[in-house]
Amino acid sequence: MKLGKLIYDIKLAEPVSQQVIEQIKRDVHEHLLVIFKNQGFISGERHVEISKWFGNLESTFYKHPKSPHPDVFRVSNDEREGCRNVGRTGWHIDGSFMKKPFGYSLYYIESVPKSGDTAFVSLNELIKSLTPDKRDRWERLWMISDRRAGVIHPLIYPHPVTRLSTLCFHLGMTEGFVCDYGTDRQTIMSEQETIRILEEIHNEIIKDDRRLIYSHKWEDGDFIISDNLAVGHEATPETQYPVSEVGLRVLHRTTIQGTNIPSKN
Ligand SMILES: O=C(O)CCC(=O)C(=O)O
Ligand SMILES: [Fe+2]
Repeated sequence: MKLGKLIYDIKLAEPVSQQVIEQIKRDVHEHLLVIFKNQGFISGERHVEISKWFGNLESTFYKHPKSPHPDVFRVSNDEREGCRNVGRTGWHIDGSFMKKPFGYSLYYIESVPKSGDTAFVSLNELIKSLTPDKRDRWERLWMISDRRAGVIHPLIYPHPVTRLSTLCFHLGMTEGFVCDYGTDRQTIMSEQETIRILEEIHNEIIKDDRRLIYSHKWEDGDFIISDNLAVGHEATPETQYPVSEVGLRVLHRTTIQGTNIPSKN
């Protein structure tokens, strides 16, 4: 499973040269996740500064009172510390409900629990692992988001930067699917069929004993930059375990405005 590049020799809390920033950007698209180790404390302010390397921030979430910055989404297993149950409704990319889904998500673990991984999957690897028949069916599908009525995205489309096939999806926030959208064969899938497709996507992600999945076990000082359009992710069940069992989990996340409307070509 080729997913993630580990970096030990950059201190994000300190100034980073433009040349290194450009290399990080290339790495994010090549490896989908760039995992910076041993970063010590990264303030909300600095998290936002790093995020701006990738574009404008766009925040669509509930602002928790403990959030260190209006653009930092603070998630936790303790509702007094951050928002609970985030990323637990199913595998997804962030911002699938936006006309232009977020280009990047940046994560910093502020408090590390004993268990509570974030699981990631390369969407291009997932697509390549499909049987030709299944891929053909998925290629014809478009997802209708359950928010901001009217947002319809192709399920499979070329990534705007790498042009590799990727998925626009959210297994917990999909109203339905349309087959052959925009053609004279266009059909809206029934509710039953929608449920079946969502299950099929889930089963493809976790198949073969989760061989496509990289589960990130957070360690103190981890900071991850993800190519949000190229990886699906899910918070594992342990992320919601009580503080008394696994200790306090606090994860900060920022999201970067997308620049492209997913399109078939
Ligand atoms: O808590 C996590 O591990 C990830 C939650 C999530 O999906 C997100 O922050 O976008
Ligand atoms: Fe997410």
